[in-house]
Amino acid sequence: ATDDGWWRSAVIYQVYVRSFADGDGDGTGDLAGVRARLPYLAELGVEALWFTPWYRSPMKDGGYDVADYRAIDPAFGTLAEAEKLIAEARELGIRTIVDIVPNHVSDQHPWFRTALAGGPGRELFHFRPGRGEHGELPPNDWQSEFGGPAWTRLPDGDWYLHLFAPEQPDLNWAHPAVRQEHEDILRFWFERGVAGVRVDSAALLAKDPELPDVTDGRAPHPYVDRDELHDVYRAWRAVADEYGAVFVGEVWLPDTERFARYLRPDELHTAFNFSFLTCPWDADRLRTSIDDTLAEHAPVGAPATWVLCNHDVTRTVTRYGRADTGFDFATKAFGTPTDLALGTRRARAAALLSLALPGAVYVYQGEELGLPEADIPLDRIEDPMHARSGGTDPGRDGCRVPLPWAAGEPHAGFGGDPWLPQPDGWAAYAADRQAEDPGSMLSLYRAAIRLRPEFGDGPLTWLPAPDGVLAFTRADALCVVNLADTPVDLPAHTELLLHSGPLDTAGRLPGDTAVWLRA
Ligand code: TEU
Repeated sequence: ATDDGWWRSAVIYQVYVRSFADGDGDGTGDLAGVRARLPYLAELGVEALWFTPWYRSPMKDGGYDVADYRAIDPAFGTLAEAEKLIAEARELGIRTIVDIVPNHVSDQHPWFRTALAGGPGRELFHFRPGRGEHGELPPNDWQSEFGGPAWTRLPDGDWYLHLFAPEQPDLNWAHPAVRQEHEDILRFWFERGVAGVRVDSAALLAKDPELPDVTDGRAPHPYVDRDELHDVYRAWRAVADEYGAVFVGEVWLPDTERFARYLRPDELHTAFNFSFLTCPWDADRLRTSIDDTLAEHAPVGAPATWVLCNHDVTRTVTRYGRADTGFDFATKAFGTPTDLALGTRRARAAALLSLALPGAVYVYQGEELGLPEADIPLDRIEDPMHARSGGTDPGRDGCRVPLPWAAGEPHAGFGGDPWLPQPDGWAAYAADRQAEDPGSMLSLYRAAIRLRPEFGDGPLTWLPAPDGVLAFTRADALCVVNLADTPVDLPAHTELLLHSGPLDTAGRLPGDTAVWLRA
């Protein structure tokens, strides 16, 4: 089947189901809430929805601990509702992308329960005896992404590997049953009309069977970006091509040559470009990130995939409102002064920048509302990263607060009492209030997504520009972003299409402002 290439330039909206909209009033987002908001998503103009895991899960890591890929978690709804949602969205021209988490399953997955009970299946995971006189030390020095050792010891003395939380035992990707099961999972969802799959932790699946210490310094790395991964993605691509379905990989690899290997024509179609997301608000750094990204994608013929935020990183408005916009899980808003007005100006300009670039763009829910990172009271934090960091890392809940839909309703119209507390002032960001405000972030995103086709499908050409200014043209449209502090003159143009903030009295472009022009 063919895929008509929609994914090469689509605007795709990330739905974190638990926090999107609550249709049954229990305080947790659900599929009923999403179905009720499809008109809102159609009006925003997005072409596809990426749902973070909606499968049955103990929710120890926001659903990234999957217990059954063939069932919707009861808190979200039923498989029948998911199939209706996929069909209703498609009626509106909106495709569905689901999330797959191949590196691990939940510790409540039947495979792990059986393995723990001494049944068959330990070979589907990484079980090892410990080191030390009594096996009391972990089998190697690997550390969990969330902090602490990547091993947990069982009563029977064996240890099992988990690169994330102990509730997420890593699968053994050398085992044929692991490979077969995931191809079956892909087919299960492709047969239900899903147009794409987002691949979680895509560079981490394969491990050196000897499980050597990282500090051995052995090359290649014992579990990051190993060559045998590409056999898996080539097999997955063959399955997807039967359905005209596509992949977007979560590939955290700073090495651009290694990153591009995932995007070869017989592997993943696209992968998130985190260099753009983690780039500081600086014209030279952003231009280099954009040029490097386009250069790394060109040889494999893959489109770039621009993203400013997701459910794992501090909200854009907050990141850009601080001196440091570095990304890492420990970089959070807490204790760092944030100028939300500055951050909002920059996030508005960044929205126009990302939506004018060649490739696809992902918009994380709430970014179109200009939501800031929220401070979550310590006793309400759910993200395992907080606990596993011994409380030093506040975790990622701050970018996962339930959305505000209606300013005048309880819980800002989200539904029941939200599973994460909405901060004071959250209702001011409500979608209904912003829909009526031509100057709102929502109005800006709606206008930009509507006007985005003016830039065509071709490559960009940089234009000469003063220090601190990015200016490029595609087709006969121009995008100019002034990241400096002083206003600059606009290039010659025939029409002003859109601007992220007011021009100055002389018609010049102020600092931290972007503009779209027709040449
Ligand atoms: O995140 C992946 C992840 O955390 C690592 O790839 C990390 O980003 C990288 O090593 C750089 O530090 C995904 C999901 O997005 C996240 O929500 C889950 O918690 C995680 O996988 C485990 O499934």
